[in-house]
Amino acid sequence: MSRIIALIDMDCFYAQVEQRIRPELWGKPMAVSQISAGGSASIMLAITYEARAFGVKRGMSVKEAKKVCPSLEICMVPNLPTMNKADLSRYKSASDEVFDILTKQESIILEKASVDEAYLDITEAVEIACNAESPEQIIERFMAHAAELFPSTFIADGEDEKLESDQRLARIIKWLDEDCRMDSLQLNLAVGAYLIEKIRKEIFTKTQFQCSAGIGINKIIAKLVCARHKPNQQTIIPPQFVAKVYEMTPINSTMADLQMVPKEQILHEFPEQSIWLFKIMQGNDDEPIRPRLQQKSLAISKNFPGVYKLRSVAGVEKWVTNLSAEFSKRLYEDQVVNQRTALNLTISFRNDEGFYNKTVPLNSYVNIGIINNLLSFMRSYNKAGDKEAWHPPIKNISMSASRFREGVDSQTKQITLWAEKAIQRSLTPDESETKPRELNEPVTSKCVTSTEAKKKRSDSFKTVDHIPQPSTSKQSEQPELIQLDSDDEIGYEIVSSKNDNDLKMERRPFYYRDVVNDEFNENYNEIQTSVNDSTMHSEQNPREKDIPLSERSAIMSRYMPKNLDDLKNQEIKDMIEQLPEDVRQVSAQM
Ligand code: TTP
Repeated sequence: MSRIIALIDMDCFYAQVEQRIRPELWGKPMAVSQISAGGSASIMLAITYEARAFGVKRGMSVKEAKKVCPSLEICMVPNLPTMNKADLSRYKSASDEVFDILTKQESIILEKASVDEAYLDITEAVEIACNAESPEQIIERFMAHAAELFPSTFIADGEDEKLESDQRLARIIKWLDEDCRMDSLQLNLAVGAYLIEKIRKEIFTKTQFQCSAGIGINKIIAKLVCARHKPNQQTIIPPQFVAKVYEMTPINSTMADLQMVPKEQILHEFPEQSIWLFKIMQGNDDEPIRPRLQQKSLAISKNFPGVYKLRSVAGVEKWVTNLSAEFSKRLYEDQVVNQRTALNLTISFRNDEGFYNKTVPLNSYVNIGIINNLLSFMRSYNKAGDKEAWHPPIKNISMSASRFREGVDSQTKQITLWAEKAIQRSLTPDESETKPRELNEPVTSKCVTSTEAKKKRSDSFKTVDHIPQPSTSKQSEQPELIQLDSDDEIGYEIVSSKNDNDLKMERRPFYYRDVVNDEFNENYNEIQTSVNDSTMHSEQNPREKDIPLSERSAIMSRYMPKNLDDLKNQEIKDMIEQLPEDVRQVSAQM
């Protein structure tokens, strides 16, 4: 049986998220805008279809948008109070709601394509539905109840965009009666469209969000027609119309251009994607839907626009340190939740002269390694004569990890377990579930270099004693262990509630964190093109967010060593020997 693939794409997603918060905005011309760091400019990110009718477009400034649509309502993407960064958590949890519904669908394979887009291989679900009734029964039923069963379906045949709404239904009935009776593949597409109508309805009922869909025999074709009838509609593309629809769609010109390029050049430029590209150029795509809720890469990025450009060595070092620490923390979290290890690190930065990046093997998640790598790369482009200055000034710093292998090493297992145990001990179950640290709470973060850490080796573990205890009245003033790692050396980070305006990193204890994908908005386009085969748009595994304590323990226990003898690495054993007595006891009980 030929595969039946659907692409579901949420309509003006961020805008719907804001409209749900402020229901008076439903049906109004409105847009979601993001203010740039420093508040100097604000551009449109998500625009409702009512506003699009006035000509409001993504990327327009508030002024431009208001000019074409004076009644435009604008909602701003919130900022993290302690950082000059967008707080995308509300959009990510809205996305999780949608993906929760999708993952619960039976007999489908789900591939998350972005924060608001998913491919569904519904072949098996269609097969099951087809086995329950004869083809004639299905066709009769579909034709008799077409208005109810296919309330928003179009058949892409090249003429569909001109149809009035009463003609739409007549076209479906004709297709069912003629094509679906003759050809089981077309019937399967009809059944697929019926299932997708149901899933979209369920998404709407449970979340209030509308979405659109494309249904075809492969991913490319589903993608090709997904936006053909938007919003809140879906399009089937029967194989006999593929060529015609291709012809009339802008992607065709891309494909036509590609066909002009010698195959050797494609092979050279896109070695990994070349087979796929050759097939697509022939209108042929048999790429399977890969069950995936995880992102293929993990990235962090920070823009420094205008007056915020980094012009001093101290400024660059401070931000590289801050971002590396945050990135390192996210890598560890990813390792624990997804049980995988990234092998490649791409470090990049932009200055007034250009964009520079390089990919290196990611030998360790210890943030000092990341810092050193990035700093030495950046230093080679610093042309300032003065020792303290940086020129050309830095506009962006990014780090991205990719090429994940399954599993984690024993060092990490041991260390994460130790930290997890320590944190668990420090929190009562109730508090751990309900009272993570307030997001707004002022925090400072301090990274200790490996050399300093060496000196403080014995002291470092004593930080465990300072993990806030629920019973301690002064708990918020105590430093708190966030990360501990070993790579022959012990590095640690402490977080206190002391005010320090220079360091504005938001911190939470292990596994408690808000999902912030800064690169998404700040570098959306740039990162999408600069990172190979990335699903940057989607970024966050929904499982990463607010994992309850019980589930975290279950995740940890799946791969933690049963006892210390399981650890082969002598260095780890030595390290544990250095632990203070009470901590060693915790480790020994594991
Ligand atoms: P899209 O799916 O590209 O667009 P959309 O959902 O707003 O509208 P459409 O109905 O045409 O699908 O992006 C999903 C969300 O991602 C979007 O609502 C806002 C956000 N986004 C950015 O923040 N920056 C960007 O550059 C893009 C393209 C999207």
